[in-house]
Formats: sequence, structure tokens, C-alpha cells
Amino acid sequence: MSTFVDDFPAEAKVVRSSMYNAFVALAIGALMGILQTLYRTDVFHFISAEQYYTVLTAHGVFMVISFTIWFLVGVFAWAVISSLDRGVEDLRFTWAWFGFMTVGTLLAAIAIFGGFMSDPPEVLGSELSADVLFTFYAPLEAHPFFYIGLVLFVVGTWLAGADWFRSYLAWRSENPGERIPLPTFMVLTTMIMWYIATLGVATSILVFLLPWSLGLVDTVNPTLTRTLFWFFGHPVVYFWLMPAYLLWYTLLPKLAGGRLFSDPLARVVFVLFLLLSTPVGIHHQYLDPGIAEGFKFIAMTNTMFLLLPSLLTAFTVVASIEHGARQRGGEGRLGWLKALPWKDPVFTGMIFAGLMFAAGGFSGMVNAGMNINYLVHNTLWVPGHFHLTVGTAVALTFMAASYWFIPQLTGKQLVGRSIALVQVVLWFVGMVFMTNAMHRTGMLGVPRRTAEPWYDGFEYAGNVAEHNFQIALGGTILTLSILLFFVVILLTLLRGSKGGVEGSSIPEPLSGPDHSPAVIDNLKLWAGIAIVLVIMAYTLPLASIVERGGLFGPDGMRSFPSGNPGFLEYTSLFVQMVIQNATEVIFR
Ligand code: HAS
Ligand code: CU
Repeated sequence: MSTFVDDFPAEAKVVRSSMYNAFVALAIGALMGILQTLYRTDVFHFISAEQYYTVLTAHGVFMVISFTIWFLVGVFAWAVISSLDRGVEDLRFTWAWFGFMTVGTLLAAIAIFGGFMSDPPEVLGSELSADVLFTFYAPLEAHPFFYIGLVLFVVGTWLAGADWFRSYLAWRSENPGERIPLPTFMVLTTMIMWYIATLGVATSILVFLLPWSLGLVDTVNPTLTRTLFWFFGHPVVYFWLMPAYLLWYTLLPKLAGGRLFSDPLARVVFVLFLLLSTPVGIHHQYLDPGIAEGFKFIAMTNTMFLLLPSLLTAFTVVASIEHGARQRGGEGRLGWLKALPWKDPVFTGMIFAGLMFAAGGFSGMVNAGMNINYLVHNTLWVPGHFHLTVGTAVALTFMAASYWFIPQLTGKQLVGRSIALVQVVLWFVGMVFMTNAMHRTGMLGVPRRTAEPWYDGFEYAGNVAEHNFQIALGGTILTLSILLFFVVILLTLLRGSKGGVEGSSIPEPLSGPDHSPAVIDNLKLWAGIAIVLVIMAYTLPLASIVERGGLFGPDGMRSFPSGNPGFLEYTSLFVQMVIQNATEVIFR
């Protein structure tokens, strides 16, 4: 059995390079992480209160935008190429999206790091800086480079998706009537979701934030840019999660020694994510004024439905692992757990990632309840939640998977397997300390995104100092874990001996694609329904936000005539206003 690099050497280079870029982002993000953890827990002050927000922005952007997305384009490219068993249609096109993403990352990085300079240079009429956090909505404003960088980066991902659709269409014309191979199906559904979701952020940046930061318009409507951000900001979390799920559905059963329990169920899960990921973004805005409660209620209902695909995943993945364990001779109700390959860092890392996700999913359910959200919103509970989800379910899966991918992509055997095992266990332990204490301090009311939340003279009800210590301890263990990760990766790249890497083929599922109706593979149908659901969930809230606050802020446009407009009047006025404002902006 051959490795990926044997079969597709040119493509392996793109996948490898994407993953290396992810690792660079991970290294920078990790350094920023420990700096801000030690600052806000009042343990060590390597930075100033002002720099805290630059560090926090860099931590967020490098971790959740650069690291995750660079790694996932690698995983998706690998998944499509290997499951269709064909190279890309045009390698220059593939390197082109890689180039877009690289230039985009660099521009955004320049803007962010400008924030560290005491006297940042002026470019395009404003000082380099982008202390806007990874949720870059108004009223915080970044240097145009930040927004231009993001645009290029996102356009890069759009082109990457086009690359995979091209491969799929070429495959389809040679294989009419065949079921789409599962990994490709997962990539395509995720990319359709991504195209829909990024419309929100593209509009927010291109129509509002970038013109505003370039000085072309004077004001923006903050609620509108927030809402457009969250239109994208919720589905983006599934953009990070889907490659991890893809690996849990394909690689994990293989590593456990078994086969995927159900291919049809896996397809249903990805279709549900495509349908439901976007019309829920308002669950990040339960406390925002200017959005009627009814719209929030709809977002909550949709969010509760969105739990279903993850609950199905928990069932299917655990069933597949149990099957693997029984194939290896495991017995008994829970005794089969002992038969699993716990010494394999790839397997153990992914399982720990899954276990932590069960907890992270639970705190997500708490977040999603409109009334309980009031208790936790803007507190440290929320970072607790997302360090379990994106910070562990996704990041730990990616790190563990790297121990499988790097040999596949270089043909070199992994060096330092036992260090790798310690690394994934340390990540789990570090996150147990850090996220548990974050959730708890959040419930005591400690705010997030605050450089110095200790407020001299103010007594919190509970023992915040003790929890702060656990957060700092957890953060330190995580930093150590990342260092070990880089030791293993570098040792493998420098010292790994060529050859002897096991093949990359994925075993057939127990229940194959033919057990599901063909309609599941009808991507156009699901895309159409997804778009209808988004229109239903967002038209009225967006129209009412524009009505109240103006497209470009209260003075940026005339408002609706008084009274209660009917739907048609509403929509036609909305369209008129868009046109009027756009013309004003262009011809001013
Ligand atoms: Fe979330 C805030 C609700 C999932 C990320 N979320 C955030 C933020 C981030 C984030 C980054 O409703 C902060 C944004 C900011 O800066 O303000 N989230 C949810 C819900 C889910 C959820 C309902 N979130 C995620 C995922 C993320 C992520 C996934 C990243 C990857 N989240 C919210 C809400 C907020 C929020 C509100 C706003 C809070 C506020 O007030 O600001 C659900 O998708 C979760 C479903 C998951 C489950 C768990 C299933 C369990 C599985 C484990 C299987 C086990 C295995 C192991 C494989 C129901 C799949 C087996 C092992 C053996 C040994 C047998
Ligand atoms: Cu969300």
C-alpha cells in the first residue's frame, strides 16, 4: 500500500505547504496565548495592558483563522484527491489559491503586528494597527491592510473550493451514476456551507468596514456589521469542525482497527450542517439591543436542531470505535475500551479531542439557551467553551492528525512517538485545568476580553485567585505541549527515515453509501434549501436593523417613513435605500 506522497507527489507538496503554514500560525498563536493568559490572571506581566488587546487579537486571529483554515485546506485537498483518486486538474490553479491565502495572511499579520510598535508607520493614510479581536466588527476599526488581507484569504478559500469542485466534476463525467466518495462528499457540502456563510463577512468587509477604514464613508451601522459578522461567525465554527469530523469518520475507525459504522448517517450529518449552520448566527447576539426577541427565538430554535448532527456523530463515531475494538479482540460491555490502540498518539489524541468536545458541546447548549445565555455572555465562560471546541476538538485533532499526515506527505516515519503521546495527553490535561476554571470564573462574573479583570477593591463571590492559578497552570501546560508538538514535527522532518510508512487507504464502511437514498447526494437540492433557510432567518432582522439604524449609521441614510410598513413596502424601500446609498458612495 502506498503513501499519499508516492501517489501524488506534486499535490502532496501543496498539502504539506498548507500544513507548514498552519504550524507557523500555531507557533505564533501559542506564544500570544501564554502572554495574555499570564497577564490577565495577574501571574506575570510580560506585556502592558494596552498591548494585551494586540496580543489577544493576534492570538485569536492566528489560532482560529490562520492555523485552523490553513490546516483544513490541507486536509480537504488530501481528502478530495485521495478519495477521487485523481490529481488536481491544473496545478497552477492550486498554487494560485495557495498564493492568495499566503498574501492575505501576511497583510493581516502586518496590520496586527503594527499594534506592537510604539510609533507605527502610516500606510494608506492611517497607522498600522488592528486591535479589533478575531470578531472584527464595528465600532472597532482596523487598518485597511487587515481587511484587504482577510478578503484575499477568503477569496483564496473560495478558489480552493472551486479547485475541489473542478476535480469532482471531472470525476463525475467519468463516473456517471456513482455515489460521491464520502470524504469528497464531506468537503463539497462543507464548502457550499462556506460559500453561503462567507457572503455575510464579504458584505461586511467590502461594503462597510473597508470603505470606512479607507475613509470613503464616515460612519457604519455597528449592529449591522455585527449581524453580518455573526452570519458568518457561527458557520465558521463548523468550517473548523468539519475537517475534524471528516478525520473522526474516516481515519479514526481505521486506526481503531475497524470500519465506519454508517456511511449514510455520516452523509446525513454533513447535509444537516449545510442546512442549519448559517440561520443560527443571532445566538451570538441574544444580548444585542436592536434585534427583536422573536428573531432571537428563531435562532435559538434552529440552534437546538443543530445539536442533532453532533449527537449523531457522537453515536456513529463511538459505534465505529467499538466495532474496531471488538475486531481487535475486545470484549464485555466496557471491557472493549482496553483493546484500543491507546499507545498510538494519533488515535489517543483524537479520542481525547472527542471526549473534550462532549463537554464543549454541553457548554454550547448552555450558551444557546436564550435565558441562560444572559448569565454567561461576555464572561470567561465563553472562552472556556471555545477552548474545548475549537481549542481542543479541532486543534487537538489537527495536532494528532499531523502525526499521521506528515509521514503520509513526506514518506518519512514519525520520530518521537512517545513524545507525541505525552504531547496529546498534556494538551488534554492542560485544557482540563484551563477550561474548567474558565467556566467557573465565568459563572462568578469574571468578564472576558478584559486585560485586568481583578478590579482593585472589588470582591468576587468565589475564589477567583485559585481559579486564575489553574488557568495560568493550564496555559503553561498547553505551551509545553505545543513545544513538544514542534519537537516531534521537527525531529520527523529532519531525522525521519524514508519508507515503511503504512498506506493511506481508508477501509470500506460497514453500511455503505448504497444504503442511503440517492437524493442524499443531490448537492444542488441541499444548497437550494440552505439558501432558502438563510433568507427566511435573516431578511427581516437585517431589514429592521437597517430601518432602525440606517445602512451606514443613523445619519448615513434616510429612514423609513413612520408607521408600520408592510412586507412589500419594506422590501422595496430596502432595495431603494441600498441603491441610493451605493450611488451616493460611488458618486460622492
Ligand atoms: Fe460555540 C460561542 C453555541 C459548538 C466555537 N462558540 C462560541 C465562540 C466560539 C465557539 C469561538 O448559542 C465564541 C465567539 C466569540 O468570540 O464571541 N457552540 C454552540 C452550540 C454548539 C457549539 C450549540 N462552538 C461550537 C464549535 C465551535 C464553537 C464546534 C468551534 C469549533 N457557541 C454557542 C453560543 C455561543 C457560542 C450560543 C455564544 C455565546 C455568547 O454568549 O457569546 C454545538 O454545535 C455543540 C454540539 C456538540 C455536541 C457534542 C457531541 C459530542 C461528540 C463527542 C463524541 C465523542 C468521541 C469520543 C468521538 C452536542 C461529537 C469517544 C471516546 C470514547 C473513548 C468512547
Ligand atoms: Cu455560534
